Amino acid sequence: MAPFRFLTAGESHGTTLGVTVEGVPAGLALTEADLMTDLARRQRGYGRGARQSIEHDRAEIVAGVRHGRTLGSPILLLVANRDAANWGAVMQVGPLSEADATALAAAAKGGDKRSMPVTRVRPGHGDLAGALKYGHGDVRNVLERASARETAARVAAGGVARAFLRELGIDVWSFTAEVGGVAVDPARASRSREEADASPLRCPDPEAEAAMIAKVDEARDRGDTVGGVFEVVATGVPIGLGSYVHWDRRLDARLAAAVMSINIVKGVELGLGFEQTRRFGSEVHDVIEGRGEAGRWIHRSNNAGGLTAGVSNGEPIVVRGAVKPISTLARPLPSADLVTGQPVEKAHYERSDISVVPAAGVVAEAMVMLILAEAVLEKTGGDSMTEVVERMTAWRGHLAEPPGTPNALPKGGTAKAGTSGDVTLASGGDD
Ligand code: EPS
Repeated sequence: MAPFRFLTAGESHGTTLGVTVEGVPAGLALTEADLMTDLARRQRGYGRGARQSIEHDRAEIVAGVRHGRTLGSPILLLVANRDAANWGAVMQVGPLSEADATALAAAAKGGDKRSMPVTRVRPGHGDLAGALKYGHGDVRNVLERASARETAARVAAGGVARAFLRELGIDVWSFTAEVGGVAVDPARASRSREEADASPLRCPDPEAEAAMIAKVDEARDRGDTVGGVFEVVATGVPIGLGSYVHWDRRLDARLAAAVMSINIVKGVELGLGFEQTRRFGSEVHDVIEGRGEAGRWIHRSNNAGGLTAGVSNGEPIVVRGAVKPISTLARPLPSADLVTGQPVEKAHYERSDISVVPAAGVVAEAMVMLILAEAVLEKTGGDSMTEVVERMTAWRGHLAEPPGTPNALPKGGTAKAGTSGDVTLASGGDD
């Protein structure tokens, strides 16, 4: 069973989002405060909509943790939707009484948009295909779950992975690399990580950010939306996570799938990505300089983005995601009605965002961390943090020596319990 497996539940305007995270080792220090920072970072960013001023996302830990430490049992996190209070009977879980149904119909008749069934499908959203797939006559049944609101639950789960990876010296961050065609210039990227994180678009290049902000303003003025690119960087990842032996064990493929699964992402690149196709091999491949200290193999560049043949190579892992412009437009595109099948002048409009690139980057961090946590546990095994940390330390030590060094076995060829050799052996096990 895959460790750090997680499943979310919840509708955008329902009362609560939930996520269960399974396979987290016991003994990891974890509090609600650990999950707060990333949830708040996901809510920020120039171009976010009015919903974010209603929500103050906070994950409540309701299972799997006792006295501030994980138990090894499933962790259940709940994130309340404060906005649910404004949706009442529209999102009610129980069957509508006759009185409720009459009141809802009357509100719709009186012009209350929230109470009306949604049938004018939005180009670019899940509305049409989702409604036809599940047989819904009201697109609200689709958009409530297809909404990127669900990503708050993913970020809560990602916070658990962050706490786990921190214990192993692995750190994951992201920044906004592009908005509306305006890209960061690495030579001008003068902001520190903290400064970039606090900036309106979470961007390290102040000059590019000013032009990006102008793009967001232009989109807003036009009743339009705008996309971009985020970049996630993971440092401290040891050599040897993932594998080349099967397609579904390749870490590059798993990271790409995880980032592609984010609601708004339409493309993923690793390292130099598509740019590699425009260069000669000699201009792309990272020259290997040799083994440095503590088992660190040094590459002259990192165009591979820390992944070769689906295995981490010790360099920072670099994943970029292409964020499409949000499909809910204040000046809607023409579309068609789900029920009549006839063209309509304007697709449905519901309050939305202009641009979400900084938020999408935070969600991508969560997805990358959850995959890395899974890959670490595949490598180390272990039911408790003590076991995981011991085995990771042993693995890192192993990397500092030539491969094939028979240090894994104590003299005599058998492993004895309690020896450091035993610890090293265990790291190669399949528990
Ligand atoms: C989001 C909450 C949503 C949207 C957005 C993301 O809130 P509401 O629909 O109430 O305005 O702002 O969702 C979408 C972009 C979408 O397509 O559904 C959030 O918390 O991230």
